[in-house]
Amino acid sequence: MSDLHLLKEKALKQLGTIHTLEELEAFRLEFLGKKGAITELMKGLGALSPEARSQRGADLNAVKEEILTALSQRQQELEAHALNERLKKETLDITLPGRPEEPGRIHPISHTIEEVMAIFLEQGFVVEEGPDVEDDFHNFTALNIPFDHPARQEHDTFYLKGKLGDQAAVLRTHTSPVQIRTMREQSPPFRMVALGRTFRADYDATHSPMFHQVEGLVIDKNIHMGHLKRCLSDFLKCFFEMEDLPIRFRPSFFPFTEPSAEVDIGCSKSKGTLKIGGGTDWLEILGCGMVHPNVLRNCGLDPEEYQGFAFGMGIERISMLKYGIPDLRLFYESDLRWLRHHGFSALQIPSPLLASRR
Ligand code: 2NL
Repeated sequence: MSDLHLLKEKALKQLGTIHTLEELEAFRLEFLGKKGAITELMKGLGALSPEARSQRGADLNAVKEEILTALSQRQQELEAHALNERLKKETLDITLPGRPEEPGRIHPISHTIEEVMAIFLEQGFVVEEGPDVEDDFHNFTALNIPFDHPARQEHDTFYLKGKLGDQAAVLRTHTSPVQIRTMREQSPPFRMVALGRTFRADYDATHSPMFHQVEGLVIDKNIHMGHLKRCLSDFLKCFFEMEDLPIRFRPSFFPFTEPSAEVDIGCSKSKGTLKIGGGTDWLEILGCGMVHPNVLRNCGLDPEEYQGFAFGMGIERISMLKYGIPDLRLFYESDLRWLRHHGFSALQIPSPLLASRR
């Protein structure tokens, strides 16, 4: 028997005694590794004559291949065995009850938006939308806001690097540009609300650089201040769920309305707690007025033919007041404990199906 045949027999016999993947790796190194038996024999080829070398080389390769094949077969057997053992040992109790998943809560801002929208939709308003990035004309000029108005200053308004046409680009500071676009693109009468994100460079317990606003606009022939008062009184009584809520309209000023008013609701402030409703104190809640003739003209409407009213309020502010949330910054922290406390259940709609299950 040749030395190669003996080597092969030895290797295959040894393979039969191997029972672990670690032993198999040791085996591979012993025969096929850098210092393994086959490799050592390969190194002897150089000393042979060309004819003897080619015969010996072929024989060596054949033996190497046979050992490799046997090795990989053994490896598969051992891996299959190891997997079977694991499957036998590791049991999964599929009768175990699942870990309960707590349902999510509706964010107070989302909930307040739903409430506000429901009331105005009920009053017959339609919803309009517009871009967050606006040009100077729609955000300021069309609204009769003078060029030297403080709101235009760098420290209140986020001016963007690029331009929109020949106009400065800004993050809208209120939702009014949506009304401007609607008046310029559609024809009267208008009865619309715009709700969305607005941006001002301001940050403390009651101001955030991003906040939500809702604004309304009603334009028709013969719209007067009486319509404005009734529309907003109804809204406030409905939103604060108080039929006898004290409401007062106080003269004020906005560049885009004339006359202008701020609306206060009655409340009582005692020992650091605020109660909405009766009492002797007043709380400012929104701004409003009759649309300024210049704004109407800027939107292609004749103020002699069409008039109307407009109003605006901050969603965060009315949400904080209705739900007793003291610091506006917490609205945006995504603190799960805060959200579980101040959030709302998604299943509030009374439905006969749910009632029968209670
Ligand atoms: C406030 C006050 C207000 C308006 C917004 C408006 C829009 C157009 C024309 C005229 Cl297109 N007015 N909006 C009017 C009065 C007040 O908001 O305190 N907002 C938080």
